[in-house]
Amino acid sequence: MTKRAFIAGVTGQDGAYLSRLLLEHGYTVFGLARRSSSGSSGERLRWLGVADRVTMLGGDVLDPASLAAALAVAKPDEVYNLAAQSSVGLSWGQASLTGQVTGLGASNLLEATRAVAPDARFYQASSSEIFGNSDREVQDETTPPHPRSPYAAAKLYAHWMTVCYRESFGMHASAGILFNHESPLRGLEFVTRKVTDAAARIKRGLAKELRLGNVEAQRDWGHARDHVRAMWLMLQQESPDDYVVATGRATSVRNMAEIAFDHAGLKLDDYLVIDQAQQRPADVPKLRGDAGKAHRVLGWTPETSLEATIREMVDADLARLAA
Ligand code: NDP
Ligand code: GDR
Repeated sequence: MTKRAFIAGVTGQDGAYLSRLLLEHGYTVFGLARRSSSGSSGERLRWLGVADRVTMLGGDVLDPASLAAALAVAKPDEVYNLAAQSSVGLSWGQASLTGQVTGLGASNLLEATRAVAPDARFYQASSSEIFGNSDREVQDETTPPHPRSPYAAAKLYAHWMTVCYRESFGMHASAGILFNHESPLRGLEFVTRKVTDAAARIKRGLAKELRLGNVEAQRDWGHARDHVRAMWLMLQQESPDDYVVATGRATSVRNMAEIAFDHAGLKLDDYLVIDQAQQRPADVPKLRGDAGKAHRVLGWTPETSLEATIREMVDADLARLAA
């Protein structure tokens, strides 16, 4: 029997890569899509060449009735909640919206799944941001949370609601605590893509500088292609559980930008401007994950290095500009 998957957040970076992976595994894939007056929401699925194989169902995680209706059509074996206001930086300016979409949206989808597709397995996109200002050098599933932004606080609520539905109703609900993962499909508001796009523009003579905030912040950056594989593996397990997904290596924003500029044949220091306006009210200085449990239980290991990821992104941005 062909498995059926339902993805909320299908139009985002991870939604596109996960759709492609599930299609490769023979799934029938349904995606929840908000109405877009610009009509551009399937852009990432088109970039990966899978847009015409994903059935879009209208709805919004803020609207419980639309979730129930979409799930009734999809009849999913697996539900993936990737929908979120996913920008940490933006979340101070839109704290209420972030709480509703990123926090309550997960709760709405859990409840709709319980009501309409109670036997479906559920994946929640949790985030390393819940660890925030951790005093542990490396974070794993046992690390106490200390969220530092409205986004992180909303994700922590969504995370615990997932655990709550698992423990209260016996749902097969798992949470992947994913560290940063990037790709050519990353939104321009995130630092890696901002950097690779700037390197490409400067190379083509379309920009003169790159303005960044805290370049000493360190993140554990992987590739979205690798990290969505971990999501899928979690739902193939007999029992639901929570897993950290990370590469185990932390790199500063500055060093990541050097990789991008070197690849474009440019010297970062000639173009980098430190801009206080890009600083956050509270930043997370360093995150580095221990994915030992995902490795042992799921057999998951990342396959793409940060260097390979950033070079792929610079090449894609150069090609986009050439086109
Ligand atoms: P994106 O920002 O690329 O995608 C977010 C998705 O959520 C989009 O499809 C967006 O739709 C959708 N969405 C936003 N608001 C709503 C809403 N009200 N109703 C329905 N859908 C909505 O994020 P990523 O793909 O990078 O991340 C996927 C998930 O994983 C997110 O939850 C993110 O917070 C989390 N995460 C991401 C990490 C990363 O490094 N990428 C790390 C850890 C967690 P639209 O196109 O209409 O805006
Ligand atoms: P993050 O990603 O907040 O980790 O959230 P982002 O790329 O936005 O920031 C990473 C680090 O870079 C620093 N930084 C800048 N960031 C941005 N966006 N723009 C800048 O100009 C800039 N200069 C320095 C930031 O301060 C930060 O320290 C991402 C999202 O995908 C979340 O949804 C996800 O949960 C986490 O990763 C894990």
